[in-house]
Amino acid sequence: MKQKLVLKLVLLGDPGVGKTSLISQFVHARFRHSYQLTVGLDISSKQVQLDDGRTVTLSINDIGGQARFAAIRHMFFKGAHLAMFVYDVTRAETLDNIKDPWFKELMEFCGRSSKTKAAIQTILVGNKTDLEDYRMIEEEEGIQLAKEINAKGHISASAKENIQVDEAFKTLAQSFFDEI
Ligand code: G3D
Ligand code: MG
Repeated sequence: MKQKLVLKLVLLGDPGVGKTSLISQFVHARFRHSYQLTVGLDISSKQVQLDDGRTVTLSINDIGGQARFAAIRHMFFKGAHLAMFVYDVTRAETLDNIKDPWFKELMEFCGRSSKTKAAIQTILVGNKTDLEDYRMIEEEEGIQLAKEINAKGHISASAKENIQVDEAFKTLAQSFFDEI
């Protein structure tokens, strides 16, 4: 019997950076204009085909507004294989917050604590590139931070215009296999 490989993916980043919008675009090919605060934990799944023809299922976890409760974050991170850090290119503080608290906390829960498990693979996404006139963060800064946190890469995306959204999820899924 052929086994289905399911990878758990978590999205991290400040409220309003576009995490839910990226998921909505990737999973449902849709962008919602009305702001909906994610309540609780929202899990959606989508199959992706990698370049080598391999298919994996991503279980995509969106933590939403409850991110301030430590106990919930703990459950959220548990067992994650992949993490996507998201910042908003029009708000400088959202990039600063990637390192601390988001990266720092992910490492506390999912660092190389277990000898048997591979470290979690990560990618950094700068979202809302369609808002070019309001851009506060140059792409170079994002690329630099991605290196500092040892992410697989940096992607400039727009959930609204569907630019580089599939690319971000696929690159992250692919990175799981680069490690094994
Ligand atoms: P979050 O899940 O990280 O909290 P959301 O963020 O996905 O809920 O998005 C927050 C707001 O940013 C929403 O606007 C959403 O429409 C907008 N947004 C998300 N991605 C993009 C993008 O790529 N470009 C632009 N221009 N806007 C984006 P509202 O106005 O509903 O608050
Ligand atoms: Mg959300």
